[in-house]
Amino acid sequence: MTADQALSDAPTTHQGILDFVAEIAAMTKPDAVYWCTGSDEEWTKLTDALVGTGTFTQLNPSIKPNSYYAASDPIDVARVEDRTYICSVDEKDCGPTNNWMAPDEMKTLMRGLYDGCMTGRTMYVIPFVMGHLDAEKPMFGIELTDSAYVTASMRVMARMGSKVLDRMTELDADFVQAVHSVGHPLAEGQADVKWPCNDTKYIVQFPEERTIWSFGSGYGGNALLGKKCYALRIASVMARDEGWLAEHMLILKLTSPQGVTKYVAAAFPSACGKTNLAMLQPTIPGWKVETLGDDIAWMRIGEDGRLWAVNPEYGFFGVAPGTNEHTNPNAMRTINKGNSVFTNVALTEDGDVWWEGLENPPARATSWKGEPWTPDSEELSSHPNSRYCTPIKQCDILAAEYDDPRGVPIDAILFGGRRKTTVPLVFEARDWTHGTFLGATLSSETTAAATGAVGVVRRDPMAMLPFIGYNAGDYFSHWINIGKDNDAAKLPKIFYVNWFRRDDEGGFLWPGFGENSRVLKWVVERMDGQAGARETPIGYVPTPEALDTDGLDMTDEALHAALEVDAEEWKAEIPQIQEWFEKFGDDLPGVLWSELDGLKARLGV
Ligand code: GTP
Ligand code: SPV
Ligand code: MN
Repeated sequence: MTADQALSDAPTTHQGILDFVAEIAAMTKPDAVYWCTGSDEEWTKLTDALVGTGTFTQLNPSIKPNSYYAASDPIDVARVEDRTYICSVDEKDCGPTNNWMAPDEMKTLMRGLYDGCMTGRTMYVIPFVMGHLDAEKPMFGIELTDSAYVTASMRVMARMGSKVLDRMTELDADFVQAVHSVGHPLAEGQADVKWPCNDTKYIVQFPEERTIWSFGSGYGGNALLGKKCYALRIASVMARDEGWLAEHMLILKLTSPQGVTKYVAAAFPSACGKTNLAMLQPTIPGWKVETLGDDIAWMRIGEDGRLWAVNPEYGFFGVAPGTNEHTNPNAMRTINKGNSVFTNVALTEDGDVWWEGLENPPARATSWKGEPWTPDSEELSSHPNSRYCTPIKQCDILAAEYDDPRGVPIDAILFGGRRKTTVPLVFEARDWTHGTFLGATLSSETTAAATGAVGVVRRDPMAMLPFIGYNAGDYFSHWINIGKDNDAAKLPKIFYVNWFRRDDEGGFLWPGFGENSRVLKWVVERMDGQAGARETPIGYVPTPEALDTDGLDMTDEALHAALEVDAEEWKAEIPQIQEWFEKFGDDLPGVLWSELDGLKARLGV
């Protein structure tokens, strides 16, 4: 495709955008180039086309209006961390936690894959902005993709379309260049498949160039490039350079019965409870939660010295299994309004969706693999990483501040993971540096959100292991410096939580979900100096009396077990932390070694 052909309909005079589109079209050779406007008519055209190719099945409009079902190729169900690269110019800048290849070498390799890869397809040009269009510095991107599924999903997940492109043109703005292809060209007359993808996958970030190249997958985190690739991997590099933080965190607003408001951000690894906590319905009377974000927070120090957070996204890309009227009624209300895409769940005979953990299992359904399914089936109806994709504006408890480009001042940061043992329900860090130590050593059992083994304990610093776009040792220094360069009294207090500790029979000790409001209450009362705690070697743990247990269906024994700090279990963590820290050599800030020494001393080892 010549530049003239590629740009014949271009609704912009922004030379950088025109050059980008022309260059990628020349390489990938699509049959057509389409500039997205983000309009309702466009959505209808896209979804009709997706129904036409069999990618989408429209759900029953009287149950879920304007909503669609998709089932992926079974080889394309999750993020592919082993195929994800940070191609910094200098290998040292990617650090020991990322895959690396020299940028030139990677580009040569990928140009080979991209050559003609959009043949027989349309290349969609998606102008988008992460965060607010009227932010002080709007964070623009252009995603070029040959997937209508990705284009439709991007419309839910990010602010996109003509308004964004016009603003980019007006400002002659810088933007992140994001290229995506499913890697499945169509020869003349060749029929498409329901879920085009490729056995070969690459998810590549070029941090210095603020560029993303993705190939071979249509799955969310691999393909909706505004999300993990831009808003975390590329943005974390921008944040390092500019002195802010791009984090894998939910943001919520908590109001007490007395009307006191606090803002809480929380970093949990993938499939460890962010979306559920973000939309929590408190079980304790008088307390209210409102949602600001469920996955990503961009945070900067404001003029008042406080840490202000915005959610750069526009939708929820939530784990379906386990979501129901009890665990997450607010998510259910959000998706029931329609305008949503469901991927890799089960399709029922009445044209609705179902997944493990949802109420009222259907007598018969079609599984995500396209097979007949009944409640007696041995196989799961839905992939454990099946997802709903739904507009954030449909959330009844969305906080009004969501629309404020300044964001909200964060009072507390929670780190948390999925640990069967060792880690108590909640504890408070001693100070910012100790909190950074807790984040840097965060550990969690792996989940189905990424391909590979599930249930293996790994270190997942700040829940950012797969998302730090540079050397994680430098990332820890960046966190330490935020504490050093600012007034500690104004920074958020740091806590650590674990909803997933188990009893001897393997059951969860803590009921979780709405009951997590009791933990939030302790956190805010702790900050106001009202809640009791005992000092332990790992930090301040609530005394059982300090936690509001009114009406909680839990034995004293179980509560003690959930709050227990077992010195022997923690001693067993020490060599693991030591080994983790050694990976970073001289790049690990010395104060983190001092924190480890402090922990050892308090444990008496
Ligand atoms: P990503 O979207 O992958 O980043 O995941 P997430 O961190 O948003 O996790 P999400 O809230 O979707 O929860 C993941 C799984 O954990 C779901 O199956 C939930 O039902 C389950 N879960 C969430 N909160 C709790 C809890 O408090 N207790 C227990 N036992 N399970 C929980
Ligand atoms: C995660 O894996 O952390 C997700 C889903 O939130 S994805 O967008 O695929 O990254
Ligand atoms: Mn989530």
